[in-house]
Order: sequence, then structure tokens, then C-alpha cells
Amino acid sequence: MSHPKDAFARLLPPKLPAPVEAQAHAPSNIALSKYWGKRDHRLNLPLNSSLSISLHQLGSHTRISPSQQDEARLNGTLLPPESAFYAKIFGFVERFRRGQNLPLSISTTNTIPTAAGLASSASGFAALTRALTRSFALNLPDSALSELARYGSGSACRSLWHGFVRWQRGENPDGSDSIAMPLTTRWPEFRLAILAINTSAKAVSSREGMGHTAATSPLFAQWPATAQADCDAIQRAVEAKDFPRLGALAEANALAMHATMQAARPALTYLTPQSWQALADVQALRSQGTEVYATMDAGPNVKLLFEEASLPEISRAFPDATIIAPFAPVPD
Ligand code: 2P0
Repeated sequence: MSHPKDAFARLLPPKLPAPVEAQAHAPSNIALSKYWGKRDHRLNLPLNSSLSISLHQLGSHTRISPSQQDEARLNGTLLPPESAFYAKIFGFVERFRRGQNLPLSISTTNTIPTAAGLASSASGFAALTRALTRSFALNLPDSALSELARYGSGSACRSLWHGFVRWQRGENPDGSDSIAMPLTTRWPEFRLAILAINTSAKAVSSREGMGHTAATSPLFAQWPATAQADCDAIQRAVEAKDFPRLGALAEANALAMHATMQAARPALTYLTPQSWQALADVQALRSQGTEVYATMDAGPNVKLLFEEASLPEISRAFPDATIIAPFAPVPD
């Protein structure tokens, strides 16, 4: 059976023009209903839709210029060509170039504080996609950029916009409708807080972790339908600005995802005793009347969801938290 054409073959001209200097910024994002499992590895297609909130100014800034030879910098440091990070960046760039000899110098700065220990692949691939399309003068809509970014990292397709973003699972075999779109709801009082539990690199990548969970966890069979229903319900809660419903669904969705990992064989454990303590603290605050909920990704750090009115209680309970106002104006 022949493969359907990938997005690069469909959306890019056969021959790229000479690159020019270009730059782009993309925000990081946190999923309120998660992506954890693929239905197609080659096209990087998810089993279910997911819904995220972007992290305002926390994200990646990427600058591209024509060069004598390929080179990449991360936060100002030149990456050795044999490093995994360099291979990831130029593996993705090669999808654009498809063998054409167009060497580039790529410099990425992450505005996510490294201390927050957050994965930056979502914002990194979204910023790289936007910067590459500018450098090669590709006049593509954001929906096409979302599709291209998805090949770098699934979660990157949600990082092309600020605010709430839904990645639609899609149905087409070529993945052309598996793209993200921003929701129109603006929620200026919505807040996130990042509790940095552990900032060192994780031992098991998301990609490996979701593959292992899908392959070995007996609980995984329940996951795609649960996650799809959560995504739809969370979108309705966002549109209704029903914060307690949104928070409860997001927390339950995150715990269900971690339950699938816990049941994997061998178990995949990203949450540490400190993560669980933070969850207990969140639940204690809630029992005292503060509307705060938690979500966790493929790592030990805990992210809190709340509204501006609860900020004094959150700051008192978690004085070291990084607070994010996702709907604050974004400077140019
Ligand atoms: C999410 N995560 O929805 C989920 C929740 C981690 C936990 O998307 O294989 O790095 O590159 O498509 O995008 C992380 O997965 O995985 C992720 P690939 P990606 O935010």
C-alpha cells in the first residue's frame, strides 16, 4: 500500500527559494485535556483531540539566517552536530529542504525559565516552523503551519496561537485535518501557576513514554474515548466560562493519563512524592473554599489552574510559584 503524501510534499513548492533572515516567537502550552498516544507514527497523528492554554510570553524565540554550513545554537551555546538536539532540529529542517543545499544558522532562545523544568519542544518546533516559512518566503496560513509543526512534536501544533487552542484529531488518512485552531473565548481572569518540583531532564521522553504506555498498559484501551470526551467537555466549560467544571475535568484528565502510565509494564512514573504532596496541598486549599485545580504532564512539575480572585491564597500557599496571565496583552 502506498503512503499518503505528507504535509511537506503537499504544501511546499518542489524548489525552495534562497533563505533570507527571519525570526519568530511561539508560546509554550499546557494541555487541559491531554494528547497521549498516536494512531499514525509517520504522520504524527493523535488518537484523540486535545485542548491547551498557551503560556503567554513563556516560549521560544528562533532566529534563522543563511549560512556557509548548518549550525544551531540553544540559549546562545553552539550545539555539537552529534548532539541529539542538533539532530532533532536539522531532521525537521530537512523535511522542508528535502535534499536542497540551503545551509542555515538557527538560534533558539527559550523564554521558559530553565528552572521551571518545562519541556520546550512545543514552542521550539512552532517557532522554528514559523521562522522557516518566513525564511523561505512560504506564504502559508497558520492552519498549514500547525500541520507542519505537528511533525516536529504533536504538541507544537497547538503553539501557533495564544489563548485556548484545540488540536482536532482529524479523520483524513493524510493528516491534513489533524491541525489545531484557537478558540475565540478570551478569559482575562484565567491564571496558571507553575510549581517547579524538579528541573533536571527527564529520563523517558514523552514520545517514548506514550509509545510504551500504548503498547503495554491494560488501562490504555479506555484512554482515547475518555480523553476525547474530556476534550469536548472542557471546550464547553471554556465557552461557558465555568471554571469549577473546567478545573475538575482538567485535573481528572491529567490523573487518568498518569493512571494509564502507572499501569504500563514496567510502570512509567513521572510524578514524585513532591508532586503528590503538591496535589494534596491543592486539594486541601480547595476544601477550604479556594477554586484551584492541578494538571501534570510528562514530568514531576505541577501546574495550577485558578482565577485572579484566588491569587492571594495561591501566593500564600505556593510562594515560589511562577504565575502566568495567559490573556495579558502580548508586546510586539
Ligand atoms: C500534551 N504531552 O498534550 C501531552 C501531555 C505530554 C503529556 O504532548 O511524540 O512532545 O513529539 O508528538 O508533543 C508531549 O508530547 O510528543 C505532550 P511527540 P510531544 O501536552
